[in-house]
Amino acid sequence: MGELVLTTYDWVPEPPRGFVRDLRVRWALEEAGLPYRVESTPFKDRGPEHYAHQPFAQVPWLTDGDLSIFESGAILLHLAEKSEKLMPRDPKGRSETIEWVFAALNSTEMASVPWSIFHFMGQTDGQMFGFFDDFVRNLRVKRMETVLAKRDWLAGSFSVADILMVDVLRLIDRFKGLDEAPKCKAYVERGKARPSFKKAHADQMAHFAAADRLAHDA
Ligand SMILES: N[C@@H](CCC(=O)N[C@@H](CS)C(=O)NCC(=O)O)C(=O)O
Repeated sequence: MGELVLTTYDWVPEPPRGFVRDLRVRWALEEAGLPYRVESTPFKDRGPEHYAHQPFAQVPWLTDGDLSIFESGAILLHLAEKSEKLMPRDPKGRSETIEWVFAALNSTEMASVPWSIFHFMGQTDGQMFGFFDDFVRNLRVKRMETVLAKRDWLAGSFSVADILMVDVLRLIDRFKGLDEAPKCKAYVERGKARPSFKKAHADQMAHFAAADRLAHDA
């Protein structure tokens, strides 16, 4: 195995702190107990080196020796191959993990991202917001409420699917989208109570706070 290096921005404004997607990768690495290092790429000046690793100049990406991987879902599936703590090894558990990874990213986050952008911009009174609000609350959160009534974790035991789904629901919760969904809320709290999440969250906050201090001292 090569050295694992996670890259995130050197700085981001306050609002997304605690929600930048490097947190998902930190969480998985902490959960699996894999050694890693964190590097920074400029937020404000995104150059060819950044595009070479992430074609949309986003974060995160992970290098594993000579391999460079972007997309948080792909990174988590890569890490899941390294540790049973991130994906059960039996065929059913493995298949369920993979399907819920896609459900988190492609069915749930697909709707929650535009919904949260309306919230970040303070534009929650228009018709388009109403469309996404109905979609998120009634077609996704309500369905997850039924799923989570029957299980603590999506693939039986905790897996990368839970890292992704908790993180997606956590942003919905930030804007009160889980207020009528006690099972989803309890699931998010279960995820956030894990020591690996707490460390990942604290490390991300410290990373961006250090950038503030450097800018202040310069
Ligand atoms: N689908 C990508 C999304 C990555 C993404 O949206 N990253 C955000 C940070 S959480 C970003 O880089 N935003 C800045 C931008 O899009 O310019 C993934 O899951 O890795």
